[in-house]
Amino acid sequence: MAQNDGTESTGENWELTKNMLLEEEEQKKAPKGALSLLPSQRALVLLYLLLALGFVIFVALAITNTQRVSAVQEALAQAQLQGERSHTTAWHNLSQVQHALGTKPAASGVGAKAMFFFPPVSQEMENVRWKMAQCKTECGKELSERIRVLEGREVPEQALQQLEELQQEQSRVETLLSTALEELRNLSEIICTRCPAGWLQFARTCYLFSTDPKPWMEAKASCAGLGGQLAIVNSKLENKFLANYIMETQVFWLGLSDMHKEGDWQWVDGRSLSLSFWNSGEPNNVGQHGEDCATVSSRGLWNDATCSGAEAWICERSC
Ligand SMILES: [Ca+2]
Ligand SMILES: [Ca+2]
Ligand SMILES: [Ca+2]
Repeated sequence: MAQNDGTESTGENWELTKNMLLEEEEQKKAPKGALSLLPSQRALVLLYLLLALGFVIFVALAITNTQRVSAVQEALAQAQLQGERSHTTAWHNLSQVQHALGTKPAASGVGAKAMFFFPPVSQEMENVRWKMAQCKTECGKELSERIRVLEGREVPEQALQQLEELQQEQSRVETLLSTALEELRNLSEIICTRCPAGWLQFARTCYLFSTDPKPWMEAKASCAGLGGQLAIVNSKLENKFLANYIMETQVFWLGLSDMHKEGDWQWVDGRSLSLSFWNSGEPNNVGQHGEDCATVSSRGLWNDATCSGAEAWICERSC
């Protein structure tokens, strides 16, 4: 029995050794590589491959997004720069006007200095106004176009916020330009641009202080020949302006008379007298032929005088 058991055991061992040798042979014959790996090893390799692929995709997306954000930021920077330029241009132009006028735009009115401007400054103002109007149109259009392009892109939240700020800045620039243009418009209404050489300017009126004395009727005709009329005083300020240009001993004819009806003073444009600056005791209509024509003195006081007397005269015409 014991011999039989020993024979069976030797047979099993031989069988086992044969199987192991066959398995070893098969392993040697099998191709090298992934297929030669065990299932658990294959899964691990596959996982590594997936991770590597994911990393590559992540890097590619990151590069693309970085380029896109860079493009948006560059465009934003340009738009921002444009906005700043518009802002600077507006203030620069406004400063030019302020410098020329010696006034501040925030002031309620224009200072006295602004009342006495001559053509070169007025011409400069026209140029500035043109430039500002041009900037308002061109700068605003360009900025709007850039913003419109940026809005069409997919941009990150930070860029969107910058866009919103940029739009607010554009709005502020436009408001500033509009205010500046309105201010210029107001000033243009005050500042005359077309006074002929030798004429002085007050508000939107040109004045000529004649140097050749004439009777009132001749002075009236000469003035009409120059495209104007003898001065009509419409305000206390205008009367003061006229007086400022009259020498101490001089008087000038005004466009005022009562030759048609004694005591009924009328301006040369047919309007009745409503505001007057008669000297004390005037009008007194003294003399044989009376006094029917008015003069103004260096103190801004009026007197009725004989119309046939030769006096210097003030002619006025609108700009
Ligand atoms: Ca007048
Ligand atoms: Ca009279
Ligand atoms: Ca008199």
